[in-house]
Amino acid sequence: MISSLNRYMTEKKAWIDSQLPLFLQNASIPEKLKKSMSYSLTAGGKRIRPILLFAALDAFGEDEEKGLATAVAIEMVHTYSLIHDDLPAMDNDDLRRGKPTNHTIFGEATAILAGDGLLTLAFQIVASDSLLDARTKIKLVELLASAAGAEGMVGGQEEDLEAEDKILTLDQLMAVHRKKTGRLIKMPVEAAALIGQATDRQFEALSAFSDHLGLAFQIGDDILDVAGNQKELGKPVGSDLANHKNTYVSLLTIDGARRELTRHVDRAIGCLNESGLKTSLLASIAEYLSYRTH
Ligand code: GRG
Repeated sequence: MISSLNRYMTEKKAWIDSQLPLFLQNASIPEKLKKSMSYSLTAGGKRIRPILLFAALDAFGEDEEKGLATAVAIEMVHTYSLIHDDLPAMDNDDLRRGKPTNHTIFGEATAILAGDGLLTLAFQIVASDSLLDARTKIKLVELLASAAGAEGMVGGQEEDLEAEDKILTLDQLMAVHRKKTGRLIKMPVEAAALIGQATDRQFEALSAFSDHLGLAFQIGDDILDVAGNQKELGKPVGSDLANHKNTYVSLLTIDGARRELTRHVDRAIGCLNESGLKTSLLASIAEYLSYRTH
């Protein structure tokens, strides 16, 4: 199973990697701004959000072409969040995905605009998708805005900033991570459920699955910051500890964080089993992502 999973993930990553520049190329954007947007968009992330969307579409037997524009849009929103997160006013990081961060190459002002440009282009791409009907597109726009915006990722980032130098309870930490990281992991799975015309029961099952997966993904990230390998990660390890961040590891110890991770993965898989859909691919990807090494 591992080798067919690896093949699937490699193939889908290559596909999205080849499509992302095309969506940027076709837009009329000032040259330096386009270079800056393209630099981060093509800097080689794992593309897990698009891969989750394709795998969730597979559960409905839907053609993955139908999810391409939405997957590109989600990856653009994710890339914008990374550019802004690395800025001097936020984490002030010099390295992302093993490469210099956007603002260190293009300057702070252009990096801010590149993030803004990617965020807004994402919505343009969903709205102009010719493969989906208007009703589905409106629902996708609403879902993406809610996941990425002030009630989702942006709100979670603000809560994370406000939590600096405070010690959160586990429930508070979970609430921050559900928004900051979780919503954008949940979004591609829920998007696939919309495109695949899920029943209410199927939607609820996939939504609960991706909620646990989002938390498992963040716990995995916290563990990697302590136990990961800098070369494999493409960024320094130990930064959470150095920045006195609240993490699952700081609250639960590394063994406790690992137990919590396993609990969420098990519950995620349990939700899939309740969906009545063909979800073995999605289950393998969830396990792979949760126990990843980078
Ligand atoms: C600045 C609006 C704004 C939001 C920032 C998501 C986020 C909120 C910041 C990113 C910093 C971070 C490490 C968040 C935890 C989520 C996470 C593990 C992001 C990295 O996602 P991956 O592993 O990255 O999918 P790649 O490089 O593979 O695309």
